[in-house]
Amino acid sequence: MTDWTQPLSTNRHLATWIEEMAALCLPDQIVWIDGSDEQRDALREEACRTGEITALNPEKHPDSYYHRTHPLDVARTEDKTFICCRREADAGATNNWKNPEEAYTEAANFFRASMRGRTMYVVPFSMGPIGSPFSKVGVELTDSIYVVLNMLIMCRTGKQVLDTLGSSNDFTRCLHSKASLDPEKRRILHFPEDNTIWSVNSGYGGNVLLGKKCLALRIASWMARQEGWLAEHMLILGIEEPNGRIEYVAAAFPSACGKTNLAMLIPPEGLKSKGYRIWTIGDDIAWIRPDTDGRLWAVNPEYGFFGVAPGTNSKTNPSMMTTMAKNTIFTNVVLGKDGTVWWEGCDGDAPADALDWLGRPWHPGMKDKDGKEILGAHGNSRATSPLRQCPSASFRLDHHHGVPISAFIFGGRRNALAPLVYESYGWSHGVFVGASMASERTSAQYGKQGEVRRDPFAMLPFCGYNMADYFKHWINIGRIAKHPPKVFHVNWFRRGKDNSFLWPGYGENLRVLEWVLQRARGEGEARETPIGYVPTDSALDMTGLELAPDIMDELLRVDNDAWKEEAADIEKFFDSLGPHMPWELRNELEGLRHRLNGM
Ligand code: SAT
Ligand code: MN
Repeated sequence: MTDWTQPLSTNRHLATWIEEMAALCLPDQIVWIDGSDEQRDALREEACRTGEITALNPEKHPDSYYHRTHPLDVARTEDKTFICCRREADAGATNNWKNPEEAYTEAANFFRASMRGRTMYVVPFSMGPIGSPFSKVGVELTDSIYVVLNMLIMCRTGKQVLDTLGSSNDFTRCLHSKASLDPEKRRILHFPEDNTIWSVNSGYGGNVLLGKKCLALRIASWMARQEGWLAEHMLILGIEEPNGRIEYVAAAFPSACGKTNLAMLIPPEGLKSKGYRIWTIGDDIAWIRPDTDGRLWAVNPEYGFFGVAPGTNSKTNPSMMTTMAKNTIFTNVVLGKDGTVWWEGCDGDAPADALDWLGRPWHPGMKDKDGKEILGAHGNSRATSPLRQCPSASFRLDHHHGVPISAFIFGGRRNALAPLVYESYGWSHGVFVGASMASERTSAQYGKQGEVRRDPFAMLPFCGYNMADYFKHWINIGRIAKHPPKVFHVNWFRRGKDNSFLWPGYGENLRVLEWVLQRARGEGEARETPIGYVPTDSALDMTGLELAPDIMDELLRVDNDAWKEEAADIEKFFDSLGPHMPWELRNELEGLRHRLNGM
């Protein structure tokens, strides 16, 4: 067997850093991850032996595994997440901030000797295609095989990454230890000025797969501002039209708006028969650069999906079901004694003999002592799967230059306010639309129903610097790029008087995307409203979908009085973001008010 304790690189920056971190964490041994199947299989075996993961039924779930996290470690912990830069103002009003020296000192106490009796794995990874000018190299040191196995799916990993790095010092230093999993001592620390991430006392997803939200959004957004590009919480998808042309859109939505479903949209019969087809590039993160052609080009820095399980089934997302059919790690779902997995809203019945996400014997319909139903899978249970397994995975996934973006789409969950779709009046108005993005709580969420939560660009927990400076950076990108994409807003969730959804959603959303692409090319019928261009009554291709005319009217209606209230709320939100708010967005707000009063 290969000796994986032998260093895979002679990079002295890397060696020095690993030595220092090992001196702090005191692992028993250091193992380098080379990205080979042989090593992955050995790690899977070892983790099965220790009980860290469980092998699933090889017929029903080939090469797939099950894992439970600690019951108090089941989601990202935003209150333990910090931007640690020298000046507090650079972190801005929406981030938790710590002084870097204090943050290092405190966390070093939690890391000290935390890997005694454990192995430190060295995981070299590339966010973006290896060697692409879009890409960034990171190295994660971790004491968790579960993290290693997830990283092997989520990013391009291994020896090839180190070869590309060569002797360069240009890599993100990511240190992770489960330590004791003590929630009080949990810290997710970002040091953008040192290109460093420290995560301790967690074993869950976004807290520990440091390439994802930590590097690809928080650290990358900081870098992107300095280097003139964008790191965004966006899906990327290609729409192939009947004439064979493929155009790409990037879209940002707050959570629970169906981002993953949209990224894998299945065309409805009426449009499919015309020849429409969807190509998935990514469901979560986009790195976007202006190019010499004046357009913005994008890559997905990731190589896998870390998708929410509950609600996923062959109706809501058949492509995701196919993607998860093999080589998948399931976290915190229901585990059957027969080695199958299950979650609320999945296809078929729960396995007869099952354990819930906490490992307790469980069957559907079980109630707690207060008569409340006990769910088998945690609400944030996940499946980690390779992107290439998605039936709609794009053939340009590994293209070093990415894809050109024709339109940005922002969305939200608004019961009444926002129409099905509208187009902004220009770049800075588009930035305004992104900056004022919001969702209303559904009854399923904790808190007051209908309460509006602002989530600008869906980046509230992920922007690694001052949100107001981030808005200004977006404004500036429109000046750098000669032909920036047009910017749109969609709302799949508008409700009628009886509180039911007016729009069928899912695959039918392609009808809206088609109008978006037409408008991006300067075609498509639209009328001017105070908030932007809205499709005319007959502008959407409705082949194969019956919708009563009054429903379409309601979907596209703009209620001036409601929007005046919205403008007041946006102003309050902008005020809360501090003194750096760009004047361009204040102007846009005034423009909106002016149009609401005048049109
Ligand atoms: O845990 S992750 O951050 O990877 C997923 C999410 O919470 O959006
Ligand atoms: Mn996300």
